[in-house]
Amino acid sequence: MNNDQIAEAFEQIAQLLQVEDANVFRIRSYERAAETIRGLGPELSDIRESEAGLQGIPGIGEAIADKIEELLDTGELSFLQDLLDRYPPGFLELLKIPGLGPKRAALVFHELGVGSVDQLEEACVREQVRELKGMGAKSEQKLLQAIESYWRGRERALLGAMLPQAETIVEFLRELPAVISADYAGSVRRGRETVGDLDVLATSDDPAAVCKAFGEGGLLAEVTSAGGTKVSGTLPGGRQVDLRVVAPESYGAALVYFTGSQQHNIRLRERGQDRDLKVNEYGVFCADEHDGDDQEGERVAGDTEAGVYAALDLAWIPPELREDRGEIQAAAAGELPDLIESSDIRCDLHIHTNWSDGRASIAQVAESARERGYTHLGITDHSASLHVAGGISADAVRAQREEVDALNSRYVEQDADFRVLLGHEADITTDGALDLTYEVFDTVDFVVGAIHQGMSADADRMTARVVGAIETGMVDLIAHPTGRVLQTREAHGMHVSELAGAAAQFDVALEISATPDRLDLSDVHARLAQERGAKLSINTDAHSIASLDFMRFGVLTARRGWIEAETVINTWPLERLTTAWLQQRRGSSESA
Ligand code: DGT
Ligand code: CA
Ligand code: CA
Repeated sequence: MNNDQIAEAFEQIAQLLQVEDANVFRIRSYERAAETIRGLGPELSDIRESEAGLQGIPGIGEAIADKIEELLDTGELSFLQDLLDRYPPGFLELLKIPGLGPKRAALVFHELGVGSVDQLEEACVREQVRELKGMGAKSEQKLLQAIESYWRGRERALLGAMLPQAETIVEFLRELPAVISADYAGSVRRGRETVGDLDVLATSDDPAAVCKAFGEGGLLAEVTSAGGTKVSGTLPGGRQVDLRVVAPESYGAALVYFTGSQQHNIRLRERGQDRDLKVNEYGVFCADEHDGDDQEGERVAGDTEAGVYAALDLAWIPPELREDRGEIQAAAAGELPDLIESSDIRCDLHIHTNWSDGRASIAQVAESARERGYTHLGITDHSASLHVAGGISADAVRAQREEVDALNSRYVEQDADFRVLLGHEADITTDGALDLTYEVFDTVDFVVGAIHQGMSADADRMTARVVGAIETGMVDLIAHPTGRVLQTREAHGMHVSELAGAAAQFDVALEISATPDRLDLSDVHARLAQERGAKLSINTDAHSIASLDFMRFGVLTARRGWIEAETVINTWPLERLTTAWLQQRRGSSESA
C-alpha cells in the first residue's frame, strides 16, 4: 500500500467516527495522521525500515503506527473494517456528497435507511428528506443539486489522478518480454485537465501474450473484455482502461489515432484526402483510384508518428497541441511554438512552509527543491489577514528574512548554485488593495497577490479588484487568477483578456497554478495571456514537500496553451529574475 492509500484509510476512519458522533479529539487524531501521511516525501514502507521507524514521524504515535503496520502487512485494517461493517457498501460514497456531512448522513441512515447516493437521491425525490428534524424543502433541494454535480464529476477524473496510473500501466507493459514499445495515448497524453478513460497502446509480435499478461497482471480491478489484440477493464477507482496491441508497422499511426483529439484526427484525414492519401489507425496509404476506400493502396507511413505527419507534409506535432486549435496550420507553415518543457523550470515561486499553513520548514523545502534540480525557490506564506491559513505578522516576516538570509549565506559558503527568495502571499481585499504593509513589502523579495475572500462578486468587480492590486505596483505575481477548483467550484468571474492587458502593462506575471484541481490559468486562458504580452509563472502552491511534484501538471497545461519558455519567469536564471525583473520593477537596490 502506498501513502495515499494509507492516508485514505485514516480519512475514512475519521469520517465514520464523525457519523458515530465519537470524541472530537479522537477524530482529530485520525485526520491529523491522514494529513501528515499525505505530506510525507518517502513511502511509509521505507520509513518503517529506517532507523527512526514509524514513530519517528512527528504526530504519529503508537496506536497509529500499529495501524500503519497492519495496513502495510495485510493491505487491510480490522478497525476500519469493523466500522465499515455497520453500514451498507455505498455509505462511504454517500459521505462525499457536499452539504450532507456526517451528522446528516447518520440522520438519513437511521431514519430512512439511506445507505448510498442512489438511495439519497430517491429519498429526496420522494420528499422524505424534508420531513426529517432540522431539514426542509430548501435543504432537500440543495442536496439534490449536490447529488447532480456529484454524478457529473464522476464522469471525468483529474489528470493529476490519472497520469500516475497511466505511467504505472506503461511501465508494467514495457517490462513484458513480448512488448516492443508501449505508451499511453488519449486525453492523458494530450495533458487534458480531466480524463474520461485511459487509452494505452503497445506493439508486439505476440499480441495475445501481451493481452494475457495485462489481463492477469493485477493492475485492473475488473477485466470487462479480453481478446487477442485488445483488453478492456476498470481501474480500482472504477475508471475504464483500454489496451490495444498493434503491429510494429502500424504503431505510429495507432498512436496518432488514439491520442486524438478526434477533431485533430479529422483534420489530418482531410489533409490526407487533399493529397490522395488515406489516413487511419493502421497507417497512411495511397488511395486506390479504382476501388474506392475499401481497398488500401501502397503504405507510405505508419511505424512512427513523425512518419505519419511527414507523409502529410507536416512537422511532428506535440500531443498537447492536438486539439484543432490552429496546430495543423502552424505545423504546415513551420511555425509550431517552441513549447516549454519540464527541464526548463528552474524554480517554484509559490510555496507555503510551516511558518503558515504548510507542513515543511524553509530548509526542508529548499533541500527538496535542490534535489529536483532547481537553482532557486520562492517561499510565500500567507499575509496576516488570512487567519484561516495561519497568516503571519510583520515580526514573523522579519524572522523569515533572517532565516532565509542565513540559509543563503550557507549556500554561498558551500559554493552551492542555489538561493531561496523570500516572497509573501498577500490577500487582495474586496476594494482592490493589498493586505500588505510597506514594512513587509520592504522585507521580502517579491509579493504574490491572490483573492481568497469575497469571490461571489460579478466579473467586472472581480477584474477591477485584481487590476487595482496590479496598479499598486506592489505585487509581482497574481496567483490562481480565476479561482476555479475543478469539479468543485466554478471560476469566479474574471475578464482574463483585460487582466492580461494590465499584467502586460505593469509587467506583472500571471500564475498557472499547477495544483491538479486548479490548473488556473487554464490552457486557453494562458494562451490568451501570452498573446496579450503578459508573463506567466508556473507554481505548485505546495503545502508539503510531496506537492512540489505537481509542477509537471502546470507545465502540461502551459504546453496546451502554446506557452514558450521565454514567457515563463520560472525558466529565467536567478540573476535575470531578481536583478533584471524584480528589483527593477520594485525600484529597490537590495540583492537576494
Ligand atoms: P476522454 O477519454 O474523454 O478524456 O478523451 P479522449 O480524447 O481520450 O477520447 P476517447 O477515449 O474517446 O478516444 C481516444 C482517441 O481515439 C480520441 O482522442 C480520438 C480517437 N477516436 C475515438 N473515436 C474516434 C472517432 O470516432 N473518430 C476519430 N477520428 N477518432 C476517434
Ligand atoms: Ca480516453
Ligand atoms: Ca477510450
